[in-house]
Amino acid sequence: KHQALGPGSVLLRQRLNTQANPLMREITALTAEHPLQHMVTRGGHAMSVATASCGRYGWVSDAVHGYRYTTTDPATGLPWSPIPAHWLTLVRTLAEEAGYPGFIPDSALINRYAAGARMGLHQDRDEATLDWPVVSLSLGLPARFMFGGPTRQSPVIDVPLLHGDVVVWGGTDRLRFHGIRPLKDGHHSLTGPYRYNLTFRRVQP
Ligand code: MD3
Ligand code: FE
Repeated sequence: KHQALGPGSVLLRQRLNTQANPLMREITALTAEHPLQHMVTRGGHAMSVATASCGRYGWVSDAVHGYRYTTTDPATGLPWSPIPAHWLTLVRTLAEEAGYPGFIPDSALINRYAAGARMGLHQDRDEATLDWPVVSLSLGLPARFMFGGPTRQSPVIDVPLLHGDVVVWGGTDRLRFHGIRPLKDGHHSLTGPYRYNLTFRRVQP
């Protein structure tokens, strides 16, 4: 049930069961207020993944500033919506199961993948603290996750991430390169033609 992916990372296969439906309803409600956007990188390329956030800090990018965290949604000018209370409870429980008790995220990123969408190898290092793990929840269509190492050149292992899977990434794995291979098309009864990934982070200590 608990599979170690690295020294600090735990895969909780099929961990979400009855939670998946309410999570999807809340994603729909949140993204009605804060529309999913194809963020533009500093290089001027639109990402194939569509993104929105909730929590005190939201992750954004544009051609001028590149990646950063903001307290307001550039698409609406409004503060990001709070992370739903039941998400905070769920994520604290999941982190604790993986060996990280007391996790209170201040940012939740909603990523939506359609067929062909991908995320190139990168590190997550925009957070002011790296002491807390990243918790990721996968919903809908399956994806192939690339789990690399400390450098871009490090070898990569492929990990399938399926509907209901949870991964907690922390410790020495927090800075490993990672990405998502282009999504295959398909249909899922809950999410239709999409994969959704929720990632929870602590941005400020
Ligand atoms: C390993 N998202 O939003 S989640 C991202 O499925 C991101 O949307 C992917 O990478 C997605 O930055 C992968 C799994 C994940 C997230 C953060 C990590 C794995 C990680 C940080 C460090 C190591
Ligand atoms: Fe990442």
